[in-house]
Amino acid sequence: MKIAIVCYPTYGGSGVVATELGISLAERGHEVHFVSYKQPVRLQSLAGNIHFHEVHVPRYPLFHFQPYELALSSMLVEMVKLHQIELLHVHYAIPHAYAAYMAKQMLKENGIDIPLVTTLHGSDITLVGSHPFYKPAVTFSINNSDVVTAVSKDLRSDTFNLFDVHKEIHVVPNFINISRYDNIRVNCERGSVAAAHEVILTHVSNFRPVKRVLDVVEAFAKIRAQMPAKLLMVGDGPDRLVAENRCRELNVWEDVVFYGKTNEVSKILCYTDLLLLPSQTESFGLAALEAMAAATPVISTNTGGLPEVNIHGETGYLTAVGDVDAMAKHAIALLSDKEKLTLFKHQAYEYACRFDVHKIVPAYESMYQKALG
Ligand code: GMT
Repeated sequence: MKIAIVCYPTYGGSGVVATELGISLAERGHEVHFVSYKQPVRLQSLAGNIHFHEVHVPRYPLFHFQPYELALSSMLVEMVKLHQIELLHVHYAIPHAYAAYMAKQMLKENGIDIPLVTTLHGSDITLVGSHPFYKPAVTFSINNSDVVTAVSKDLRSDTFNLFDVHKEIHVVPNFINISRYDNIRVNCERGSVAAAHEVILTHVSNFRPVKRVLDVVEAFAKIRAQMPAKLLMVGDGPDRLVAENRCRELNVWEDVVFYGKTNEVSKILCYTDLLLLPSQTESFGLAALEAMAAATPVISTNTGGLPEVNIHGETGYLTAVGDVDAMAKHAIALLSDKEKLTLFKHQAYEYACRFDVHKIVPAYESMYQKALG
């Protein structure tokens, strides 16, 4: 099948999932055309049946805001005609579903009926999409997609609660390629970041307010007071500076490394004993799944779709949003009990295997059949 995947090109979860999906679809024999304003970061090479099309928005002094949706929908129309694309799969409702719907309508005038699959990722529904400025357009785009998927059961119910949606929403969870993590702990140069007696905690996010990075630092300071420990902060975003300052105030600065945006996440996870994810809300929590695939247990909040990924008392622990004491308490108990930590590492990996790419991508293929049907 010839599929166009529209996504954000950034390090954020939706772009990563869309990119990995496209790569896997190409491996399964499909022709995949990525469409975005930049080549997705996870898309390292453009092989035979993987293509990338950059959406360019020409600047004009009259425009205070660049009309990206317009450029995207026009480009989709051209691409579908030129490459005989058979299906549009858009990731993140805003503005992708809206632009793709417009493209679909324009193509109808050319006698082409292109199916549209929309995947909802989280913040497009819970944080941004439900704002009155966007809500009517998001509701319309969901109701007028041919097939709609959400990355967790929780996101599906949030969508029904927040929008007047009368469309069926299928849950297709996020996934990881488990084989890439299989030998991750072999030749792991842990000594380069911590001494043998130190435990290593890691946080991975885009450092937006929803990630509550200050809770990571507060919890770490409590853990650090009880045992020698290092904290690895991976990613970048608006709250990075306040997090760095809080590390200085709490006197843990020397034990924290801020990596910024890096492609070395799996290398960092190979050192890691525990991932901290204190998000305010999280429709899925891809960072938690990636950690678990690397056999790293997770201490996360119990919000959104996180309980569907991180199983309390098995793959890590769930705590209430903002309860840094509970996070620290669970972390200290687990890190002090080597036997339990080993068991949790094993269980985290085993649970992550349920979300392997080979199990989930066929579910997307059957969504495509449904949309075509
Ligand atoms: O977490 C973010 O702020 C980025 C955002 C995105 O769209 O890239 O992540 C959302 O989609 C991810 C992939 O499906 C999910 O794993 C994240 O949980 C979700 N974020 C939120 O719901 C806040």
